[in-house]
Amino acid sequence: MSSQRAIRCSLMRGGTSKGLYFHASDLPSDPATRDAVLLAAMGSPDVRQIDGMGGAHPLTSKVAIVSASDRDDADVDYLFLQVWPDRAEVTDAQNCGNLLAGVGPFALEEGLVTPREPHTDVRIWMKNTQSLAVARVQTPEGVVRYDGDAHIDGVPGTSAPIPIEFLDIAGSTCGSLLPTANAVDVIDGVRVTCIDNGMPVVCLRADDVGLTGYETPSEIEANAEVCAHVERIRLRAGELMNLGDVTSATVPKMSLIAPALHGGALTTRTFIPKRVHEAIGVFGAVSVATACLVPGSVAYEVAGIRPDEHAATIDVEHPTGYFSVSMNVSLEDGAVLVRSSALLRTARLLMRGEVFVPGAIWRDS
Ligand code: NQM
Repeated sequence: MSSQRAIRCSLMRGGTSKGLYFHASDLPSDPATRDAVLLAAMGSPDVRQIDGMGGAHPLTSKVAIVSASDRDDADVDYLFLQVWPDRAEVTDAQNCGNLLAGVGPFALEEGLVTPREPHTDVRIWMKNTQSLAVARVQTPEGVVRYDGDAHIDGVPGTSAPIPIEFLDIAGSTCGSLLPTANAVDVIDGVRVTCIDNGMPVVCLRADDVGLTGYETPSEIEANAEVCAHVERIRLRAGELMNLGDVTSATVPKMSLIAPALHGGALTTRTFIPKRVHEAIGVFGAVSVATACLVPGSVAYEVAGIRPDEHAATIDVEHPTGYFSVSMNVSLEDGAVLVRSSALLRTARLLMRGEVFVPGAIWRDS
């Protein structure tokens, strides 16, 4: 008998992230054993994740767990887990819209959803935020198509488009779109906008913390003073956003904003929250785009988008290009009501097989 245990899984690129996709039924049902299995599968804790599948960065140390849904309005359930590379921790406290892009193709490849011609709308219940997404996957002749003409910044080349729509993500983690009930709060002397349209995000002007906002992620990460200041603001913002003590949490994300350089609404550098994103997360971008439409917010001031443009495509610039979010909002009694958000991702199946973990971690009961 092998001293290792084999677990069926697929490795997929989802948007600008990469991770392991599992059937829920192939993992332990007990969360503690499941997390131990996933840490071993990824090779955590270790900055290089040398003894596992993880890519030594939060964006390549992710897991999607998928199962058929019991819900009438969904085809599959999706649970996202962030596996810390350098800490023995797995968290479900945030969603991931990038791995979400791979959930439709995975569900079709694995027979959880029946393909239609020429595309299949896969309805995905996102367990982390208890909200729904609809992802349109190209399925000509009933086969998932990965090649195509769609380009997303942060991924070389082009692939088949996977448009995704969200209807009900406002306040999905913090309870409301503006968790502090204000368009602007002042924390540590800095004006911030705390927002949750699918991801808790704090928007602040880069020049308020001594940056231009056009630095590279590694230049920002090398600036210990700025990182410490941003983290102090984050800890206080977490409390104000109903998230409690966020010292070891992956949310809220901190999005440093500055005027756009390339024709977008604004440019961003986003702490996720210790590393600075090479692009921007999906729900992170949706939350920043939404902030651009909230009168009086820090992002509204920088983006300069006016209220009559509320069915708008907002281009959120980031270090490797821009992220387009189609927003449909209305103003009711001065408050912003989000009707829907939509965006484009791509995904690709990279490997399908078995991942091996030491047998001592998960024994047959
Ligand atoms: O915001 C990074 C990513 C993410 C999460 C992060 C994401 C999202 O780029 O929906 O996609 O902010 O942790 O995958």
